[in-house]
Amino acid sequence: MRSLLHPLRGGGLAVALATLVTTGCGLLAAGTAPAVAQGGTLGQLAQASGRYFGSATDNPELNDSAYTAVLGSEFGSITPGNSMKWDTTEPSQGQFNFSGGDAIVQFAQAHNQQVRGHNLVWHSQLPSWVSNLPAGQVQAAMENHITKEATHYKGEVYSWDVVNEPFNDDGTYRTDAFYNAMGKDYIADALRTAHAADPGAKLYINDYNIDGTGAKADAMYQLASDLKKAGVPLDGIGFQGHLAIQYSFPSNMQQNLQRFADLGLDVAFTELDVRMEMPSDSTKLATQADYYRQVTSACLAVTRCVGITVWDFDDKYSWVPSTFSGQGAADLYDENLQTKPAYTAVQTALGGGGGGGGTDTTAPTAPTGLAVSGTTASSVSLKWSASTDNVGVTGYDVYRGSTKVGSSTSTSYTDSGLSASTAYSYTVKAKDAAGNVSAASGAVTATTSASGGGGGNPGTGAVKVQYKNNDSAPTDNAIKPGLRLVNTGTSAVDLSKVTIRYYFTGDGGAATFGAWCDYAAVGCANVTQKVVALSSPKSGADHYLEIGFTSGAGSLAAGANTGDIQSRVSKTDWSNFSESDDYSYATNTAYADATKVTAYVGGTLAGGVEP
Ligand code: 9MR
Repeated sequence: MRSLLHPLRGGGLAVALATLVTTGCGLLAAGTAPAVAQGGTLGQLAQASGRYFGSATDNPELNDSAYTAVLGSEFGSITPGNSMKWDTTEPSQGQFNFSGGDAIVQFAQAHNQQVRGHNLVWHSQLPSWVSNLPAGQVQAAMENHITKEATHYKGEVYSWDVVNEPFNDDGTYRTDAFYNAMGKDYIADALRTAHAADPGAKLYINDYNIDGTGAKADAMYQLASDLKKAGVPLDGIGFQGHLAIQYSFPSNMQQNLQRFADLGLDVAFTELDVRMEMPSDSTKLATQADYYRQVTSACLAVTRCVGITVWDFDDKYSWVPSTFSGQGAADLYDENLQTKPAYTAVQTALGGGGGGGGTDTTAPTAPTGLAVSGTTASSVSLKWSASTDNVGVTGYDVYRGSTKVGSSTSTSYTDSGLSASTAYSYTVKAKDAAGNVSAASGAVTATTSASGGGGGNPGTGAVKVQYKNNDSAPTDNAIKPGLRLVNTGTSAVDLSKVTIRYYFTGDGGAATFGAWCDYAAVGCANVTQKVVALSSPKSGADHYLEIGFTSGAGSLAAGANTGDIQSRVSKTDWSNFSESDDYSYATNTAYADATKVTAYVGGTLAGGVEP
């Protein structure tokens, strides 16, 4: 049972962000006077754009009530600075101690915060027994450590930094105990092991000096793209963001984040701070504020940048002075917990501050590059380039002529239910959390293909869907079907032409949904998910989850099946479903033919019975 379900658990995928309502921040402790500015906390402002704003913390600091008053109110996410690391959690082989990490999780839960788990595999703060193991025993020790720790925190951490700092600054692999024993394959093995222990956690690789383009960022990009291609369960890249004003600001930060996002990954700043040579002065603090502003803006400009964590928020508890002699003042608050210009810069970049109540009146830029990515006899698929916004783009509305036909939180959309051999004209507009809407993109025209057996038409394949129920709780806030597509015909089926529909009822609460791929044998990166409302609701069905495949999923040979596709649907207000009367619902926990889950090839019903 998950004890901390957070709206951002699903990361940047398919969530109608503008409708999220949870606060992400807790109450102030009575009798304290923390420096919380008007116009929304950083956590609340970030949440308005569907992101989190978090801080590192450490166990000794939890005894400082002035500090915890700010930690608990200002931030929507926390990361333990030390207490989930290997030297603390498994100081000698097989002896586990999770008390420090548990205390951090408890604080987070009491303050309605999510937790970034940090970290499972790292060359540093690694007890000597690991480095002293014979090479042949390192893999088993690593897998055991990951399994024990990720299982202990299952459902309690939003994400894990599974592998921390795998690269040297020149982009070569760091030759630590893990690399020496297993080569770079230790990274895929660590991710797979973590996924098996906690399939709900977002799994990250985290590193420093990859914030802008350069050799080290290129090495990380190559690794991330290889892992995604191989179907390894990698969800995100953490950019630590340990910056210093005496060095120039990292180059091409936004583009660098975007290229990782384009691989189908979440990105996040995980340890942001901006140090300076001491003593500080107003000029240095202004430069520092500008660095923080630029990082915040870069994140907001990238749809899949899911959040920012500062590596502690106040100069009192910064790691910097003890590591970089003569440097410091790296954080948003000073040693007396008073906000610095950097705080105001972040607050303003997030769209708040100035007592102005966070009023954002700037519309996103119009989407560009609208293009037709595919047509069938009954559907048109569109894609476009992302818009930018001063706060953050929360989604796109798609228009056929002057009629709004749907919305998307990604930069693609499929309009279905169309007539064959017909021309349609489309435009797209971007929107932000404050409700500002961009101008329309340039229009594009698409003509649907001819219907029924005509020439190049893909035609109806011979497929069926098998289903199993992955959710023993039919009245909780998630629907979790396991689905697989079987090719019952005699020739291969192009999976990019196939869609599957699982029908359910929303049962009150929010009518907006998030959908996630928790696991797919073909790779979640090759699976698309969206929730579609039925224009005329049927008994047991007012919505369906539509699963599709990208061209990366390839073709399905005659007689083969796609293997497990584990999906999850929740409402954006996290209210409960009542699944038992849903059209596609059944209670079998092993795969069985499911006629109430439908499959389409080229937009034509090919398996199952619609409601
Ligand atoms: O903040 C952490 C500090 O208290 C520890 O002494 C230090 C030891 O290495 O680790 C600090 O956190 C590091 C993080 O885990 C990984 N990226 C660099 C951070 C700063 O050193």
